[in-house]
Amino acid sequence: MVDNLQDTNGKGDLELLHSDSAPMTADGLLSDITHYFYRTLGRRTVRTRQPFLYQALALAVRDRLLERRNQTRTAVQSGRHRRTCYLSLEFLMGRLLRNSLQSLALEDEAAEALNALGLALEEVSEQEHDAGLGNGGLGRLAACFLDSCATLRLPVLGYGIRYQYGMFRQELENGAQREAPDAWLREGYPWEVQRIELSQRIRFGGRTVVHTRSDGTLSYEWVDTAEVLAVPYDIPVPGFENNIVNTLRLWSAVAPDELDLDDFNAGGYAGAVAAKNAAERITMVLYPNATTENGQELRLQQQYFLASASLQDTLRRWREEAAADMTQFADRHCFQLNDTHPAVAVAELMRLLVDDVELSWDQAWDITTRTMAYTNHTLLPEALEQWPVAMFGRLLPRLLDIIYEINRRLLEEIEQRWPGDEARKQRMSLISSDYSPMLRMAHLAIVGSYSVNGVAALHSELLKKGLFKDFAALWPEKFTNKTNGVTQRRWLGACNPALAELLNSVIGRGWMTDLPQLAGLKAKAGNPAFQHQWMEVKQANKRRLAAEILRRTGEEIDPQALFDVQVKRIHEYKRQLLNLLHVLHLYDRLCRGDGEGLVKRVVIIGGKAAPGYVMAKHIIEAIVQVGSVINSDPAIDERLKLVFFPDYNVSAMEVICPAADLSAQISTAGKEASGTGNMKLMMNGALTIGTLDGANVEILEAVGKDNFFLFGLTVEEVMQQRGQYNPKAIIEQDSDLKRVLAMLADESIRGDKADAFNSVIHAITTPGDPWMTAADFRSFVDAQQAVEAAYLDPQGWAEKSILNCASAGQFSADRTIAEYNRDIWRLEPVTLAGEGS
Ligand code: 26V
Repeated sequence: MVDNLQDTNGKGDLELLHSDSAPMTADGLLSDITHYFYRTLGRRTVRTRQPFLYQALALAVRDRLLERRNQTRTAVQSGRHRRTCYLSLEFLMGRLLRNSLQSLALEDEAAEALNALGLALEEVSEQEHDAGLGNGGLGRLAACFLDSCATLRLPVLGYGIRYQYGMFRQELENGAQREAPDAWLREGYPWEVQRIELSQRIRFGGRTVVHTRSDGTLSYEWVDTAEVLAVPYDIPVPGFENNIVNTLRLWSAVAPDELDLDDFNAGGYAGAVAAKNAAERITMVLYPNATTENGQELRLQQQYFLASASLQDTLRRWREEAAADMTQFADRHCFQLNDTHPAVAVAELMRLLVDDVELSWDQAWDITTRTMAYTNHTLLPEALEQWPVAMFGRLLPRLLDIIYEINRRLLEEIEQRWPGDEARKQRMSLISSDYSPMLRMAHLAIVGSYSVNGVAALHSELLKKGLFKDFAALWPEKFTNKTNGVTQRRWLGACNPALAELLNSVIGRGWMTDLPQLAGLKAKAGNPAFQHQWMEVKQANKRRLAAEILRRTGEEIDPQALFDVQVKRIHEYKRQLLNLLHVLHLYDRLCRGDGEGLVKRVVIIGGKAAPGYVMAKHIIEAIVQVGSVINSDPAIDERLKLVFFPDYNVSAMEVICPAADLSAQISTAGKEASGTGNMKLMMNGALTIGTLDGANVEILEAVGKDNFFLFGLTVEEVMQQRGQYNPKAIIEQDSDLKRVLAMLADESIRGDKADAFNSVIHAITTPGDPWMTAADFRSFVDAQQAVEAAYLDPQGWAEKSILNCASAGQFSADRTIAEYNRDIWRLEPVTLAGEGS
């Protein structure tokens, strides 16, 4: 089996060469599954509700991935490829088994192998826990990007954190959210490989000492620090049917052993354990994005831990590959910062280059500003990261020195360009001039990067006109747009196999790697026979979702009803409340006998509230409560239901998006940076009811206004209303809305949830309501009325549904990544040995 040992680097490191590759057949898989089940896992009896057979299969699949990952690495190294490191505090990967099998074209073989054991692949796949290492859109985007990078053969390495606990599980207790820990690693995680030999030391605290070198220059030493070890775990990231396998490297914090030993010798057992705990706390849990979690010291530790470990890892590899020749480093690397979360990397790279590599400030700054690139994901000012300078200085004193120096030079540049403009300097400074000064991470990211992008056309424009106006005036060439996308391999191919099959029969399977080919469906959109097949698939997917809802909630829903879906994090700006007002309005009509011609409808709302976000939790309580009233009211004869889908996550979306008829994307204009759920739902044939916000603007443009239900204030109108917005007057003039508000106050509806309903009423009626829910009520109701009319024409609806899917071509993450690569990364696709170029 072992062919030979080959000298790799003249240092005595020998590479173990392997000639046989793992067989890509059902028999080959079966024999490996059996091996892992009996030998590695030490199990004998196959029990369906246990994870061991899934684990055995995953290990067998992993073998085939690792083989290809080694070949990919060899090709990247020998091709001297420029690489991108995608730095993100979140990677919301979901399940990996189906995705890996799909990429390796092993789905049929795996199904056959399991059949031989009397098991179904669907059943076995269910044993996998989601890797929920993200909050929502931003984290899932990172996961979709990795899929597209590997599929486009680009050498991109994901760097993130291996949280012991990912996104909490959401349970409902008496109609309210309760958080349960997500112990996703409890049964072991078969996809990862620990790389202990690549561990890095991360330092915190201490102080800076300045020395004078013999030539008179200054050098800086960071002393008296506490240390934590960063241990990497690699997860393979396969491209679609191309044998490329990239890596997601996740860092885990552990206490360095020798610290423990010292303390043990001194008899300080408790102290040693405490130090170990403090170190390991760093990667214990994913932070949910909520205002209350802002400014937490542990979160800053996570950010620096990721940035430092990833940069040190990159420099280590560069030393090995390029023997420390720093002149080529910037040509060969790019660091893409996923929001400001890893933006401390700007200062950390400067530290490593100046203090450790001993480059001059100018050389180091040249490298930094030729490698860093920053993506912004939010326009909400309260979501922009700032750290108290005092805390930052305590935790990372040497980095604060560096940030002050970056700021000094920035302010100098502003003075050159706009002499005497002190107000502008204050606005642009990295440090706010508050009573207790704050470090503005977005400013650090912009100054340190050669590229700054937003995530949808509207969002990128608003960044330049608003939040980052001053920086856009100074460096207009830095700013670009990269509209988000999603991977069609997971969000259509894998989650909607029946539709994929139908697409293949009509337009072939090229859309799997070239989504614009979906446009080939347009010719068929008006064809009644095809419409019939299309709606049959939708119907089957709706039955599957109905079964899942029954399982999760006990609620029976009619698959014939219109499925009106809003799934996303619960946040005021996303306006689940507007949805709730509409549901109450429909209920009101049914109760008043004004339901003539109303379409039977199931409104499905899912999403998690940040644990400290009281209003978001009240919104969930109100939804669940209204649902329980409506769903149990015999008087309306099940013509309307409201379901709260508990514990919404990646795997849930895989069941939900194929089954949706209507996709609610109803944020206040100017607040949703992009949205990506909107794309997944569109791709699966849902029609959108939406505001002119985020990527909705581009969805509308792509599908045309006849196939999209547009409503609501525009960004300009929202801005005009600022300061004079008066919801009470709107409510007074709209009898429907007035009745709905009365319902919210009515005991027969609010039950024992007075607190939640009072907050809801307050939010909608408060004069300063930044989300302007009441303002958009009437136009939302009208647009929903248009939905009803359209749904009553089944053929017309089918045509619109087909056209939505057919117009989704541009919302592939493949297109997004191709743009990142063309404009920012400039990487060459990898060619594997023996493939020829
Ligand atoms: C962060 C926070 C933190 C504290 C206050 C409340 C709050 C609210 C929102 C956020 C969002 C953080 C960034 C984020 O997740 N952005 C999402 O990124 C997606 C991918 O680009 C995009 O589709 C979503 O529109 C955007 O909200």
